[in-house]
Amino acid sequence: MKLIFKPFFAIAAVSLLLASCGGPTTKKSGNSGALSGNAAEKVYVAPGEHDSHYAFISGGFSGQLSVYGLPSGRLFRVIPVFSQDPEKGYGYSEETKPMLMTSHGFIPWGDSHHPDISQTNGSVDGRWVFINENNTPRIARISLETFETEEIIEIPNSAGNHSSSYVTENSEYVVAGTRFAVPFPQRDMPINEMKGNFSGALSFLKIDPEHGNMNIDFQIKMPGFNYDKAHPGRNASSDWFFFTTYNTEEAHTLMEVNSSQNDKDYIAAINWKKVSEYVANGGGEMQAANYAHNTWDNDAHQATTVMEKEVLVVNPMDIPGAFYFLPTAKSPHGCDVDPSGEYIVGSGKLAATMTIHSFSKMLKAIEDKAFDGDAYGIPIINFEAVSYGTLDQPGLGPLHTEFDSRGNAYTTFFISSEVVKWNIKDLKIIDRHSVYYSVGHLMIPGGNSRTPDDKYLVAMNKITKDRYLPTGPEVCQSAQLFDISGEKMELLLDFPTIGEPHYAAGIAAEKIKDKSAKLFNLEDNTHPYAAKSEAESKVVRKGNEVHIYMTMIRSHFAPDNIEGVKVGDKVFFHVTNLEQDYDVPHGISMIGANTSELLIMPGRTTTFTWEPKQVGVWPFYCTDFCSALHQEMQGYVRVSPANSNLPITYTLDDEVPGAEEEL
Ligand code: K7E
Ligand code: CUA
Repeated sequence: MKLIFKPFFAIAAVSLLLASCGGPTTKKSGNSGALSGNAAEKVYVAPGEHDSHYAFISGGFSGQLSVYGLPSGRLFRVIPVFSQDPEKGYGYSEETKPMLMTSHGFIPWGDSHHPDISQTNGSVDGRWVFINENNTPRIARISLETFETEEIIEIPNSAGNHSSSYVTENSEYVVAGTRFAVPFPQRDMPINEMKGNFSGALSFLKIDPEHGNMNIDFQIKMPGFNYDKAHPGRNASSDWFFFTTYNTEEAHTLMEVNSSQNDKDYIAAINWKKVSEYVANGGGEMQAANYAHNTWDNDAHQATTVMEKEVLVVNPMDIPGAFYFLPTAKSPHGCDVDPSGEYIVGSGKLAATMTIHSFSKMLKAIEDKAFDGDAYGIPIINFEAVSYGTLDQPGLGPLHTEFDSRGNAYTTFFISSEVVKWNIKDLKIIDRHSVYYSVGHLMIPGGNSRTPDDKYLVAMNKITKDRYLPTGPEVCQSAQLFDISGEKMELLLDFPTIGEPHYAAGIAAEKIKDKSAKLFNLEDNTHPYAAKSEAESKVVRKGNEVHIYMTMIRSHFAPDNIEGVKVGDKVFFHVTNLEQDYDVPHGISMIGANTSELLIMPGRTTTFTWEPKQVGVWPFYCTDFCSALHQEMQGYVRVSPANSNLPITYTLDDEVPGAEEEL
């Protein structure tokens, strides 16, 4: 049976052409480098040794964030963020379900794009990593002590939360921008009246310096363009934030044609310090809103959802001198600022040139009022007055740029499938290297901070075709690791990624590894259903709810025999892992439970529910091979008919658990 339609072949052929053009001319002898002994040595991390860097790579449509080691490319962990993860029970356990609540209800999936690590004095500090969800606009904060998602906040008045999540130099703010212009606030109106009536929300979330908690300090109600990507200023420009826009035409249909009419769109330059001062002094207007704010409590081992009801909205017209538009080659995608803060790079994915703006020229132009009119009252700075220069024909389809500390920029070209290294001052191309294929983002550890780490570059590719063993119609997406310590880029390694890798954040391992959590203190556990010793374990019936306060320790559950449960009951397994040892989780699964199994870290309490449908004696067991007696870590629940009068009883070794201690 044929599974593929003909038209698909036609499309595939065209995209193959696009994906491979430029290939032969840009191919270097170095491409076989991955096979050379030298490259192998550079990525070899001997058994028992550690990688030098962490890489946090977004999972795109998987909704998650994966943790890799560099240079080995080894996958350490997938951190569940916006999607349920049965491996860890995330989004299935009663405690984690609130993390996925939104104003649209419980959403088990998300589209994660841009991770960014918190910064102190313009350097990545390894405290938290933030990542945006594009589809149902949200920003998450992940702890780099526990490697768990600690907070998710929904972004109101937005749609396609794409120009997100980027952190200012001292983690004052994490910023989120809407990709789609939408009615602000949402309302029922004709689509073809979009022009002038939709808005683009840019949201500034304040970060608590001690605990990292986020709240929306203000939302800027910008003209109804599409805000695609963003970058905070650095160093000299650190008071500013830059956003690429497209569809300044404000078209609403056949966008591939209608939103590409203007020769230039803009980079929006926003003095966030000024706006921040304005709102601190009482500026802005509170408007009704409805968005979920989900917070994880590490002591209660539980998430809670608060529905926030208002947001502070700022109108750009009320803060003169804080908003400008910089004309930029057609439909730019990437928006990147170099470590000095002077150069603002807009990658016009449809244009033959890349636009590089100068921050100092921008300040001068503002002073001189070198404007070419305005857009909805926001001054448009004259192109010549702000442009530092253009990079002509550097490649096809420029998307994203990252920087090293030596004045070099590295740009990805989606269509010509290459990474191009160029000097940011003289705009000369230094090197180019093919990637396989259709590269999106690239990442240099610290490469969007003041202090890039000049050793590695990771290119993240959309298509791999024949690079790996085939695995059916879908082949893995992949990353490619380069050594950038020399003049020429050297390809070291291909490694597959989980989901589609849009952007990544990298950091030296020593900034994180020593403070990584080893367990949760049982003493600090305030979970209302915790049993902190076997003596505290019990089973309590409340109507048709049965609450089991269960403990786990190598290698048994307490209690491990439970009777008196009936068909029609809703059974809550509240399970506490009593271990106080590093790396000793236990799991628990119950036959017929249609939530997930749980994997429970030492000192933590977690809950799953089970609604038995059939009478019988049903076993549960530990899912994580925890000791030589792991296979013995099991128990039984007796389920009687719905009309049974059997009382609840529970035992361990045929005694009530802890009975001996009580005597
Ligand atoms: Cu270019 Cu979402 Cu940053 Cu992907 S985006 S490539
Ligand atoms: Cu506990 Cu296996």
